[in-house]
Amino acid sequence: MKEKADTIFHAAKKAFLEAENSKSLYDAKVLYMGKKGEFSLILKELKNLPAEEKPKWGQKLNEIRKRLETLYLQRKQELEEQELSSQVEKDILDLSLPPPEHPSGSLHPITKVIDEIIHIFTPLGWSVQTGPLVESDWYNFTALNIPPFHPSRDLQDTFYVEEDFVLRTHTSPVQIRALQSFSPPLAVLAPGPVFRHDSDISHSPMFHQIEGLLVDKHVSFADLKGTLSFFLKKLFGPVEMRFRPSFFPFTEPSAEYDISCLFCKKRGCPVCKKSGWIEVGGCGLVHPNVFSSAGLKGNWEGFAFGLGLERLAMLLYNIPNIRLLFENDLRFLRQFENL
Ligand code: 2NM
Repeated sequence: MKEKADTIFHAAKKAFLEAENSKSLYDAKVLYMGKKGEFSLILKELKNLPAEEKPKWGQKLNEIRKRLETLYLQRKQELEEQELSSQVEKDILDLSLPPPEHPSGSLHPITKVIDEIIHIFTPLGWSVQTGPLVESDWYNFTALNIPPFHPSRDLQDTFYVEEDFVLRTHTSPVQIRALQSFSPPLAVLAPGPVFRHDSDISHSPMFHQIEGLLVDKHVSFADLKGTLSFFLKKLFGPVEMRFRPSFFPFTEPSAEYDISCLFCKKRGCPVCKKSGWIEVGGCGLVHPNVFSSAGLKGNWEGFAFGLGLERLAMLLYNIPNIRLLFENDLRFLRQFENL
């Protein structure tokens, strides 16, 4: 009896201590202490003992059971603590970690200059129009008083999509559409991409322009000068402005306009090629043929101006190379996030 009881006690104790988790500990408990477990079997043997020995062995076995129960509970607590702490370690919530990122793109520098220019003109009552990038020959050239064999229609300069359709070479077709859709007085800005057969270090086949057209009664070159002077000072700060006579089929008279060099204040530097002036764009009073193409009747007058936005962005943001504006390198674009 004693040997059996000791064997069971030691085997159970060993099984409890070696249990690696609550599940195997519980299995060990069932095996040794369950209703059909080894300990129950030996309890049943009590009745086979002589009567005088029963109380002694009953007490003894009871003690062993109590000790095993204590051992079981200790091991159970130990294992549960281990399991809890390894679970906590797995599911760790680290409040010092940085929050998840919410990347928010930024505006392209060309979009930024377009926005800046729009914000200068809208308080003066100007509106903004856009139009198709593929235009008919008529909207892109004919309506603008550009004759059939004008060099700008050349395959060398213009991307032809079909015989009579081109990628627009300027945003002026938007102005023709505006003249057809609205009646004067009107003042319309037309920003957007334009296309010319041109690709080298300083030219891209796709670039951006903004044009302005104002139509009213009694519009003079003085109105054009006043408007451009207001605009250029808002955009560049205190600069001088000058006009040089020029020629465009859609304006008469026509001029190109410059600002005093932002970098050398007219002393001469590499940016202005020692001239002291920086060319900005072209302008003029709208040619009467343009009005009649668009079907406008009455004695209206107007001025128009245009400028390229890549060079403007380069001047305003100190961008050394036009290609940076088209490569969409995030290292470049991110510099405009907070500008
Ligand atoms: C320029 C220069 C001069 C211009 C003319 C027109 C229109 F449609 F009204 F005739 N829009 N834009 C114009 C005039 C554009 O860009 C260098």
